[in-house]
Amino acid sequence: ATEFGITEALKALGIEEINNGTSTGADWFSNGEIIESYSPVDGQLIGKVKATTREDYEKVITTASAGFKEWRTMPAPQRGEIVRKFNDELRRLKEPLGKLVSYEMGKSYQEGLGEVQEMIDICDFAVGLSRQLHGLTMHSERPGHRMYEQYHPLGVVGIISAFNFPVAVWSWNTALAWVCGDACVWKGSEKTPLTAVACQNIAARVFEENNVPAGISCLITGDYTVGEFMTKDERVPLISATGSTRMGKIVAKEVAGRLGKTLLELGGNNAIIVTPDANIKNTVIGAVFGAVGTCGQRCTSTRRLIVHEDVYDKVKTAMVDAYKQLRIGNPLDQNNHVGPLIDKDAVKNYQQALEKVVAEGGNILVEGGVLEGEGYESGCYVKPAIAEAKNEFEIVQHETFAPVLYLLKYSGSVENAIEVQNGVRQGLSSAIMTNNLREAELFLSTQGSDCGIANVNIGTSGAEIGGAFGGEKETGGGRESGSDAWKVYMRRQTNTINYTTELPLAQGIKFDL
Ligand code: UN1
Repeated sequence: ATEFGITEALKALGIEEINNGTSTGADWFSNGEIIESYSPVDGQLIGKVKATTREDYEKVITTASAGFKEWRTMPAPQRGEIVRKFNDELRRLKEPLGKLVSYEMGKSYQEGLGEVQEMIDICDFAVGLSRQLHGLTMHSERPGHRMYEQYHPLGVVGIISAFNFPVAVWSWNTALAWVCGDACVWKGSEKTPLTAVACQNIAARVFEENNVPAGISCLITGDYTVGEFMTKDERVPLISATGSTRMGKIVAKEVAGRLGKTLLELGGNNAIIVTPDANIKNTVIGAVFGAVGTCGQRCTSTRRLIVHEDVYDKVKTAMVDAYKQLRIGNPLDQNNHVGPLIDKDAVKNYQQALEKVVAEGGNILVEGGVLEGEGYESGCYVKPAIAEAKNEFEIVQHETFAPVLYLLKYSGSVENAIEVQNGVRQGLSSAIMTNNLREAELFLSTQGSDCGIANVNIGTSGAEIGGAFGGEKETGGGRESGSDAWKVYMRRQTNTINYTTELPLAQGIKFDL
């Protein structure tokens, strides 16, 4: 770790031996049990964080609720200016933060930097948005009346994020929620608590320097029980949760029970359709990065390749050859393509998936396995694997958060491939590789992909922040990041104003007194 400058990175980010979740502008800290953060890169202890107790949470939520009342009165462009200053700090600290993301989570340093770049991009987007939180105007049916709609700040937004994008997903939510006038309470993943502390430290410094009210950025730490403080709490009108479908169903039920709002970003089972006239070279680049990038731990990772029989053998050989080039090892070493899985539980899930696909009749094309020996001491490094399988296999229907790619064959027209692509419970990302205009347009049409993201001639992962991000079916239906995703962080109000001396009723109703 020393040779990669981790010690300097931790220092630059204000990470201490024991860290506390806290609220910006408040002088108290979390007091619960100690959570230790070990790096999957080398198995070393990086630091410790104190978990949030119920009493700590009460302080967080009262501070955030009080802060919100002040923050909502600040003009949105001024809130945008605060986000701009926060973004200046992200730009300055991009390298140490990217390094910590890489070291604590295990993704390659390039991807760690890419994740911080997503934070920078969404902040830029939010700053522009702070002058564009537009509603519509309508024509009233009554004379001398005016109608319009406004978007008002919503309140305290609860954010639950996962280990795989430990910092970007927080910023997709906070950057928008802040310009919208909300206070944010964030429960990061207990598997990556230090990256969360690093982000909170940056927000705390910028907010304090700019006299932002206390509690506009809060960090709570712990397992699902800490998340439950928020999901059960009526003082939190919106819960934005990213993670497994299993978690999402629990959160959805809990929040719906109090008629709160949810924004859910859950599992994917993303496929690339490879048609007869696909560019094979580009297909291989997109598919390999999609399947092994972030060690297969993106919700947008490519899980299935649906290949036409005419090009099946060609694609198969090209993929197997490409996998032979992959270098697996320390993600901070820029020569490596694939880092470790997040922990040993993830390794177990990966092994079980490979056993299961064989048991169900699949054929392993690229052998998996756990790596041992020098450089692999953490026990979290695995070999990306490819198996020939069938879409109806139970394991293929299931999202395994690991670098396991299933090769599926289709014949006949592209409709058959679309049916396979849509034939899973998840609906996040999808792609088609084709130079055929008819096939591409059909894939994007009403009869095409049923996913929230559908791409042509690029892979399934690596979405840009400018579009709305999210998916259908068991992916949860939420949209965050770009386009008009900001609307979920605000409440809409319809206003009708009568500027006459009469009081005519709508729908022409006569009501004479
Ligand atoms: C996630 O895995 O939760 O589209 C988010 C992508 C990234 C975000 C993934 N921009 O792959």
